[in-house]
Amino acid sequence: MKLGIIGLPGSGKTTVFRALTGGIEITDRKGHLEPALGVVKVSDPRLDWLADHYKPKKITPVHVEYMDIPGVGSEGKAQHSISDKILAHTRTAEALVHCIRFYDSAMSGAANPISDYKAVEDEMILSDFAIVEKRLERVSKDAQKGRKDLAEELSLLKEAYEILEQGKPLRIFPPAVESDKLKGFAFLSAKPQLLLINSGENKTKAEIDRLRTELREITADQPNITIDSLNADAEAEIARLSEEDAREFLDELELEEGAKERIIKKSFELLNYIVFFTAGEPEVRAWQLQNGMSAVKAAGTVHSDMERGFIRAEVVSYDDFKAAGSLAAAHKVGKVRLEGRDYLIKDGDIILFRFNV
Ligand SMILES: Nc1nc2c(ncn2[C@@H]2O[C@H](COP(=O)(O)OP(=O)(O)OP(=O)(O)O)[C@@H](O)[C@H]2O)c(=O)[nH]1
Ligand SMILES: [Mg+2]
Repeated sequence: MKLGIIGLPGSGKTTVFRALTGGIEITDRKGHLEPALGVVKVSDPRLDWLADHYKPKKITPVHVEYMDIPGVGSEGKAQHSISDKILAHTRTAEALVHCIRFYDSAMSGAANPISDYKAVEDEMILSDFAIVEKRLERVSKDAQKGRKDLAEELSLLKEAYEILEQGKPLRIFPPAVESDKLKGFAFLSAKPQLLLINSGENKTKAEIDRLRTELREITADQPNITIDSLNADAEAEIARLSEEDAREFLDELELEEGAKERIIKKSFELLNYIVFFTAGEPEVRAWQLQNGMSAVKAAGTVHSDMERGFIRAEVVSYDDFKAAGSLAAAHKVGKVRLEGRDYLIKDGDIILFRFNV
């Protein structure tokens, strides 16, 4: 899972990046056009339990990759404009974490979260618009010359053009990510987004809730938007502490868990990902999968041979496995099921793929 952290200059992106990646110190990257990358292991108590049970040679969790995308317009321009090079990186993200500054800062002045949010949103819509406009021009010309095969793309591009022209994001237009004709453009305004209110330390819960409500109202017609808030400064500090000290700090802030864990969970929900496991003595491993995928597709994420030569899947849910105490015991009580290629994988399934190539 690859997530890009975006936002206006000084909105706290790098601070959020540190909070999410465990406090990796990165040097001042102002003026750099390459995003910093941080890879985070997704902690999962189920994986820990399975590892404890099998004592495998290798334990492999799911990984999340974060990109700290450099400041938008960080060359001191008053105009917020994202350079094409930065946008090219942003396009590779599966979803965006959009940092919204809700703390006053000496550099950027009083917090202006709604207009900041809209400025970044407009920038992405504009950038997608430029792509659609260019492509539309080209495809129209070719279609006029009699290329019938372009009819579908042409009609989709026209629809996308109209939406963007009205200043709306392509998130409201499912073909933008579903159609083979469009998804290759990796439209920014179509990406699922986690709006992350960076509240700083002085905002009350009521103030944060009010902003959340306002953002929810603005985005009410859009699918794939989640809203959350954090105090990035404090969370970046927490991410550097030992587990014990972090717990103490979190209790003080009346938080159940750190942003690192919470944001990963929210991102999984936002992208509709689930986790299944493969387990044995050589390796216990967690795999991420789009919810609604079949057993044969899941086999393909493990190995293409498994998809090609798929025979069946032996499936036991983590809860049943744990309750039974072992795979053999789960077999005895009839909790290990034989499933065919169309079985839909569920979160927490432990799977043994039988295949023959
Ligand atoms: N008060 C307060 N300040 C914060 C918080 N988060 C970040 N800052 C400060 O805001 C300034 C900018 O933070 P960064 O994380 O560097 O922001 P950025 O979005 O990465 O900035 P660019 O990369 O230049 O676009 C720094 O001085 C941070 O210390 C916060 O939660 N509260
Ligand atoms: Mg930064």
